[in-house]
Amino acid sequence: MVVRLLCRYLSPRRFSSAVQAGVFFVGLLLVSYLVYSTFLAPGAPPKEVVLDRIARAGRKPGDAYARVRDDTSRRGPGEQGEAVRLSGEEKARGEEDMKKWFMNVVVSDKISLDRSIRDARRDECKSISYDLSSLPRASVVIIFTDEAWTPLLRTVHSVINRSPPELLQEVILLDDNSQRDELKEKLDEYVKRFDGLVKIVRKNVRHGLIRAKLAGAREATGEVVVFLDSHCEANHGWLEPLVARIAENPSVIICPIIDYINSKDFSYSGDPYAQSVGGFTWSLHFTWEPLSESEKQRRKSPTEYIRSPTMAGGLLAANREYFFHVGGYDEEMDIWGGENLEISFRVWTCGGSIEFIPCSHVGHIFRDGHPYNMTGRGGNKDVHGTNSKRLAEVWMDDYKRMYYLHRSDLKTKDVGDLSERHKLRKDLQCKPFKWFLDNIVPDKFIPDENVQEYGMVQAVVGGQKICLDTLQQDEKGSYGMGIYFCQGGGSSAQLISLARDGRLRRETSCAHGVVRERETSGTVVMRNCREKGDEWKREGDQLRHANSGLCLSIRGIKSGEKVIIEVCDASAPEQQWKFVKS
Ligand code: LR7
Ligand code: MN
Repeated sequence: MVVRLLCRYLSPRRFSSAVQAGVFFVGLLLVSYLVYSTFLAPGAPPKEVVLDRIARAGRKPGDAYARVRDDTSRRGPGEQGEAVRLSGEEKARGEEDMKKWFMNVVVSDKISLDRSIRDARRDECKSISYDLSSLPRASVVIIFTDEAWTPLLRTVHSVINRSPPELLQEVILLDDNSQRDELKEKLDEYVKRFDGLVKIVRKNVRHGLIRAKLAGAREATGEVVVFLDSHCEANHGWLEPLVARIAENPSVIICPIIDYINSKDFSYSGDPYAQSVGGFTWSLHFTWEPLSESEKQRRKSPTEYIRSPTMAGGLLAANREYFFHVGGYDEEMDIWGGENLEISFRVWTCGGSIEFIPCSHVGHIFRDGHPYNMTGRGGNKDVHGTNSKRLAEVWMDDYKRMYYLHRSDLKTKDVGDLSERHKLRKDLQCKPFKWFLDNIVPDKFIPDENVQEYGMVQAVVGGQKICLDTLQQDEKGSYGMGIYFCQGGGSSAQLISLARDGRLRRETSCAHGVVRERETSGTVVMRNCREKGDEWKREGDQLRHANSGLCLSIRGIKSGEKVIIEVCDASAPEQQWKFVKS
């Protein structure tokens, strides 16, 4: 058409050169149109498609990075997971690090970022083969705030070195407002070597680890999201069992076995036969518990997943969609703590499950303290306490009373709006907490249920009210039961149950009577209730230790000392005990 127009207005003599110019002009239009529509127009293929094409053409992010394989012949500091010993000036600097970082950074800096570690799996795991082409890909989210350089990067190196490239979508480094300079441009530069596999996301306001995990998961593009702390080492074959189990059942949140990396010498110890599961205390702290008999019975093979009531918190994998569907984390929880039990109670009661998988091992550096500011919003110095109150209020129904026994100070504390989390629980039609207690932790002792008596165990002598009291001793180990003036309002250190089975006990420790041979009196030692625990009998107001026949008494004992057992005497006021509420 352009040519015909030109014909009409131009003389025949000029005709041929005009045709040439016209053809050139049309050609130019055509080329510009093609360039525009392919690269610039709003309908141009999105970046992902371009990336996908590159991928299908056989090139993926990370392909240009040479992974380091484990090699049993590697020698050097920390190789094969061995301890590093320092001497002289270095030793002194290392000891300083323990105060600042709660880990020996001098030691860490001596160890290769690609150090070899021994395969921590049991043999049965090593022969399982996975069809990598059919498994979902994982985004590994590593959250950190001012982590030391080498532990952070060793986490990244171990993940990349020990994950099959087919399964690793990306590594997301979520920087929770770190202040140290080396974690800025230097880190940006450093990760370029991973050829696009490592993405850094920075927050310019401190999020706390719970919101940081959420932010990381929101950036993730893999079907599976894996969370790690920033001082871990992924062990041999760690990723395959995690994604394989999620592919099998997307409503499972799965945790690797957590191996122990010593914070002082960086020695790596893994237990191939690890069989612990997660539990909790009524003060809402995480505990390790032995595998229950029923779970032992259920499992058909040693490589099968282990159902666990709770998780430690830091190391877990989930189908990303399921993770958000079941409520992610509570956005209002601050800095540190509580989110691990919250996700555990929530997932179980809302139809999912928490599992450990024996064939996946990840090492974690266990530190004795936090090398970062633990103060939350509004100067909150008790983030674990307030986070846990949020979880108790939303997920524990009337059993939140057990938490308030330990934290009566928090009863009236404002911990922010809970309506969204209540709504989530309703929308997902989650089961009551009682269901969790009955079905997932049937052995959990509830101090005021299924007991003969419960309260402060009080004797009145000379007008003084004296109560059994733990005297603030560490209840993890064994300790002698003491007495103290009764504390009105029910101090948690004085609350004791006489259980249906006759055991006189606290949440986890049970009273044993200890009497030396040929003696007619003895002491009361509290030990973990996993050891059977002695039987105590009510006789009138007396409490008789069944094995020895002696009675609980405070004859000749002062407040702050240890209680005794002695020959029963029904008329002695020192042996008359009542369980009182306040
Ligand atoms: O404000 C913060 N922002 C962060 O990004 C505070 C911390 N963090 C980062 C921090 O740099 C680290 O990478 O969050 C991660 C976890 O912090 P840690 O290492 O100080 O925590 P932890 O190992 O003492 O705590 C455990 O319990 C926490 C409760 O909130 C979290 O769930 C941690 O992830 C969890 N760690 C593990 O479970 C590792 C295995 C331990 C065991 C058993
Ligand atoms: Mn940690």
